[in-house]
Amino acid sequence: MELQAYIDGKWYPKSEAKVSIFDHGLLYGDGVFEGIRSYNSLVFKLQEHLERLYESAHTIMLEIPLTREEMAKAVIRTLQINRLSNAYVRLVVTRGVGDLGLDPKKCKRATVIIITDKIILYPDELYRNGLEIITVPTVRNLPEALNPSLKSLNYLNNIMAKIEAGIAGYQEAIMLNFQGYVAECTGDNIFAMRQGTLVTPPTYLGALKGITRGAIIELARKLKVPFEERILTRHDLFNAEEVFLTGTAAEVIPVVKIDGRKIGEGAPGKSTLKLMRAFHALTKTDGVRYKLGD
Ligand code: PXG
Repeated sequence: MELQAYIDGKWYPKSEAKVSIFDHGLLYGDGVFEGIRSYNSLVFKLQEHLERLYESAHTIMLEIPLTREEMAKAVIRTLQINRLSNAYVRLVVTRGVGDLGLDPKKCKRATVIIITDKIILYPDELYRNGLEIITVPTVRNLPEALNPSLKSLNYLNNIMAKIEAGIAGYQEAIMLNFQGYVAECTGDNIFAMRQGTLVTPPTYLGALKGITRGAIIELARKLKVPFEERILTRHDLFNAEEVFLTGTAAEVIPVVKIDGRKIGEGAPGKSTLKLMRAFHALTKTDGVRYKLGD
């Protein structure tokens, strides 16, 4: 059966799931989105993802025409219709159909899209041996201009950084903020172990408040790993014992080289491995469970 996607209350086969060319999500990147995972019929941290979606929508004054409960039900129904137990869920809410001007008042109703699909996993080898990444010239959006904590459909800032990483032959890039402090990666948050303390930049420096980031902070507390939100420079990263990235798609992925500098021993560190294991255990318990029937 062809994949079924939800648009505004109905499900359509992938080949027929279409939105208007006048949708302001397309014309202006005017909208918000979420990337969610389900693990063995458990939607991981669904409430946290919905909270972030509704908060982002509130900030851009976009009214989502569904309650959080209705949205949660629509997500689960979409997974059930597609009979997916381990999946990636992309939730998109756009300003809706308007005219060619950017005035959002012309858009009468938000467009709600839910796509679920099989998850594309990173190669196993990256988790065993760690990732090599670089810093790129494009700096992260200024929070006072477009706050990176807002998960909007305007991803060009990150896409530019991704392109720059790709040109240099790398898959992921560290983005600095306008002051030169470490902000985050193009689709992941960043953590470092510095003198036995787990450190990540505060989100006000220009990072998304990642759900995986939040889960790692929660696990560090539980495992009694000292933790601090602190400003990080590239120098701090180069001289860290361990570095890893967190994100819904990547989960927890070790970093072993940054801008040519070896991190620690140049292999995934023991705290990283401990947190990776704890994270995998958490994905089995923390979320909203659903049934697939027979
Ligand atoms: N920073 C940015 C800029 C992101 O876009 C994260 C950090 C990690 O946040 P979460 O909440 O996922 O821990 C993200 C999330 C994709 C994809 O398809 C990207 C994300 C999430 C899921 C899929 O590229 N980015």
